[in-house]
Amino acid sequence: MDKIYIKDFEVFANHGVFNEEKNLGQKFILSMELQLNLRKAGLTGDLNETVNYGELCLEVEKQFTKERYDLIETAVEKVAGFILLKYDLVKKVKIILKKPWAPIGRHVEYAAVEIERGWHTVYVALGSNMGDKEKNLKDAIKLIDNNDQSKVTKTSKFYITEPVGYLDQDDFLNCAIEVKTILSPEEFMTTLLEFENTLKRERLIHWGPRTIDLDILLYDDIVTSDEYYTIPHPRMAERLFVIEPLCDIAPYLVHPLLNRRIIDIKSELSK
Ligand code: PH2
Ligand code: MG
Ligand code: MG
Repeated sequence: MDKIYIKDFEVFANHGVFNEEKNLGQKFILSMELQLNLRKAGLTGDLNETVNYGELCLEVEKQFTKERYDLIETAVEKVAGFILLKYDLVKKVKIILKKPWAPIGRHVEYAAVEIERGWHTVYVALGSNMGDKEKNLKDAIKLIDNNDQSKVTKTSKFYITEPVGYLDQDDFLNCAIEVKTILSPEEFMTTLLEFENTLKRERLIHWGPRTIDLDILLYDDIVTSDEYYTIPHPRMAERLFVIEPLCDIAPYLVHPLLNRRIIDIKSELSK
């Protein structure tokens, strides 16, 4: 991916654990690496197709000096979030924040932190078989979309499906969505659990009736071995109620473990 570099941008601000640092302020140095596609701007010469690095520096300075944080970790995290939310074209950002006058009673050239943050693509399966099922799915989609950190970018059709697993329960309404998020997999998972609680999910019977079930299917092309969050979803490829909606919005997506396209998994399953 193409990059814009801003190296050693100096900003005077008041971050620090000590009161003296908050009162007096000191010099901070920001280096930023923005990942975005520069091809269009390169061909057309149109500033709207890229990020105006001069404006970005002034905006970052405003943001960076608005509040006082104890930690450079917090200060740099705020800058990364700010850039990703304000500049749609930026897919990823790497930032190094240096503090050359860090008051540690000894000489150092600087103390610094470096982070990389970006937008991720997640596919989520939704299911409901209690109450107003359609409203439950729509409410869940709204909750996921209605915050800065995540945006719903595609929604499949809604499918009425027979229960799989525990059979003595009402039919489900299922769908799948594509989400762009700046949250990590763990954070995104926790957010989904909170939304399930908001929508009054009660966990009574395993695989039993639920007002709403929100499952991460895929997160970029990561493969985890964590039992708290297993990605890709371990049973997604066996379930038509997951694969069919997913195929609406991402037919040519490749499952990173099976190395097969969703559309091919679907035609296998429907046989
Ligand atoms: N979810 C389950 C178990 N069985 N069956 C259908 N048709 N749809 C679901 O969403 C579903 C299910 C556990 O999450
Ligand atoms: Mg489930
Ligand atoms: Mg679940």
